[in-house]
Formats: sequence, structure tokens, C-alpha cells
Amino acid sequence: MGLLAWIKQMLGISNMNKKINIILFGPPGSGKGTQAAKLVEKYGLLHISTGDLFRYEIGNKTPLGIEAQGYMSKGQLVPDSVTIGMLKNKVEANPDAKGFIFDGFPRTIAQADALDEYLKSKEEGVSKLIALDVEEKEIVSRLLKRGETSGRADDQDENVIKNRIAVYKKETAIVFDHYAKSNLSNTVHGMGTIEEIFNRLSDAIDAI
Ligand code: B4P
Repeated sequence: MGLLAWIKQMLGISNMNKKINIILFGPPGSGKGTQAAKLVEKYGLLHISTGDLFRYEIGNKTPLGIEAQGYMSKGQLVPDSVTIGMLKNKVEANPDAKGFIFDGFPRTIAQADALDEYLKSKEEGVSKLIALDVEEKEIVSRLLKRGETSGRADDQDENVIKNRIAVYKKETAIVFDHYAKSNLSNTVHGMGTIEEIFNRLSDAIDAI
């Protein structure tokens, strides 16, 4: 437990019994998946990556996977209706979770509205959005490097990567402003070692 969290607990203003719902935000390749795996271990939250859920469906050749693959291979977003339903199913399947790390969701304003409404219906809400700020050149290099071993078609073609970044700027970046209106959006410097970035994210979570 960080110092701030400890002080809050001592003062009786701790949120420890309340569900914590974190949105890990940032462009493709900014380190969301990498950091989410470490945060889950530290905070005991459940990690939901919509990208991983789609890749699972693709691997199993389900109708949802076949539909998603067409969009993902071009670096486009999978339609909101499909994504929102899949996300809710995953949350519903884990009623005892202490909270969630949403990784790669919401990626559009429609997804953000749906998430807000859904959490409100459960008398919960988004605790914090944390955006990883990474230079574009670094993102392209990270993804091409991952593409050498991941087998992910969307990481192997620089044009597809550039399209993913363009889609992020056009459709996803405004989700940051959506949560900024409620003072929930924060930015963390996303360059440096995985451990350095993890420590910055932990400080942001401990401050909730
Ligand atoms: P995602 O699976 O979310 O793909 P991503 O953005 O590339 O992953 P991430 O950002 O987590 O990767 P990370 O930086 O950890 O989405 C893929 C596709 O699925 C989308 O394009 C879209 O088509 C679809 N999709 C997903 N969610 C959707 C939604 N909500 N709505 C509609 N469509 C949706 O890792 C990148 C690499 O960087 C790794 O190799 C890692 O090892 C490396 N790395 C991480 N941190 C580093 C560091 N500090 N230094 C050096 N390298 C680092």
C-alpha cells in the first residue's frame, strides 16, 4: 500500500471497500496491456482487455471473432454494439471482482456513455481514467517489434499501425475529455522502463 492510501485508511476516508474501476487509456502500443498485467497483480483487480477478448474469439473462430477480424486486420474499430455487449458479458461473469481495469475500452464516446450508464445501474462509476502519454515514433517502433513475434497481423504492417493511430486520434482521444469533465482524467508519462511507468501508475491509483 502506498503512503497516501495508508494515510487515507488511517483517517477513515479509504475507498478500499468500494469497487475501483480504472480505465487504462492511451494510443495503441502505449503500454496498456503490459501495465495492466502488473497492476492486476498489485491491486487484485480484474483485467478486461477488449483486444484480448476479440483475439480469443478470433482464435476460436466464433461468429463474433470472424466479424471482429475483418475490422482489426485493417486497424479499424469493431462496431460499438458488438464491443459493448461483449464487455458487459465479461463484467457480469465476474460479480465478485474488487473492481476492473478496463484496457482498450471505452474507445469511442458511445462506448463511454454505455459504460457510464451500465456502472450507474450497478451504483458504481469510473474511479479514474489514466492515459499513458507516449511519442508516436516510439509507438510505431514498439508495435513493429512486437509484430516480429506476436503473429498479430495488425502489428506487422506500418500502414495498418498508422491507421490505428489515426483512428485513435479521430475517435478515441476525445474519451479523455469526456472523463476530464468530471475531473477523472489523468495523464502519466509513458516513456521509460516498464518499472518506472508502473510506479507512476501506482502513484495515480493510490491517490484515488
Ligand atoms: P488492443 O489489443 O487494445 O491493442 P493495442 O492498443 O495495440 O494494445 P496495447 O496498447 O495494450 O499494447 P502494449 O502497449 O501493452 O486493440 C487491437 C485492436 O482491437 C484495435 O485496433 C481494434 O481493432 C480492436 N479493439 C480493441 N478494443 C476495441 C474497442 N473497445 N472498440 C472497438 N475495437 C476495439 O504493448 C505494445 C508493445 O510495447 C509490447 O510489445 C510491449 O512489450 C511493448 N512495451 C510496453 N511498454 C514498453 C516500454 N515501457 N518500453 C518498451 N516497450 C514497451
